Amino acid sequence: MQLYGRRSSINVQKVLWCLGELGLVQDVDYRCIDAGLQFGVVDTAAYRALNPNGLVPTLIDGEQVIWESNTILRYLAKTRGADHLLPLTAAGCSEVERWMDWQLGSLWATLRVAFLGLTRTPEPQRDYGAIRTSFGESARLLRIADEQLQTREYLALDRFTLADLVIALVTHRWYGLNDRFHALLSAQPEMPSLARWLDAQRMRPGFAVALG
Ligand SMILES: N[C@@H](CCC(=O)N[C@@H](CS)C(=O)NCC(=O)O)C(=O)O
Repeated sequence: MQLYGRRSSINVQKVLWCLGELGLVQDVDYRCIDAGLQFGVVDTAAYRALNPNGLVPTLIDGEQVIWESNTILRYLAKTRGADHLLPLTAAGCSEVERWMDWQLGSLWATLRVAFLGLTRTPEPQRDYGAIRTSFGESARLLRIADEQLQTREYLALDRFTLADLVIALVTHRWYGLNDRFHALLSAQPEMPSLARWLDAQRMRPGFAVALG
């Protein structure tokens, strides 16, 4: 397999973590090709033929080209028989997929404004109103996960699944911003269950593959 994408991208990190969870090894089972931002590649005609969005990640597995990070995760789990990560039953699958959809459509869509504003936008051009709204609103969403985790070890099922993987990466980013820019952001209530759960996910070997 070939994975296109820069390692600083949260959506590429998801795929790297999943490959790690599956026991697949870089340069043995898959090859990484830097693409996006400073690496370019994504604007070439050859890349656009693979992924017309010009975004990363894109995974190539033989003849199959897959883009959209969560679709790549589902593809990997299904093709590698990893139903521990994504159950085969419609009911079990829905428990995991709702958090995956929530991650892309709600949580990351909300936090992305603060993340891009604080880490990619030069200070004079930052819209602090939008940044603080994004950060506070993403904290409100994370409190939903915190509440869920008050009585359980994992988000969706009684074991680690793709739901934990994708939400952990956004949560890791949220705490990263909170620590680094706390003087600029409004203080948020503690989320002890979420913090405990995140610490546990950070210990997984796949997390080091993604963020190492
Ligand atoms: N919904 C897409 C979003 C992909 C996306 O926005 N990727 C960003 C990086 S996180 C990107 O390619 N940015 C442009 C670049 O890196 O050049 C997915 O989940 O794969």
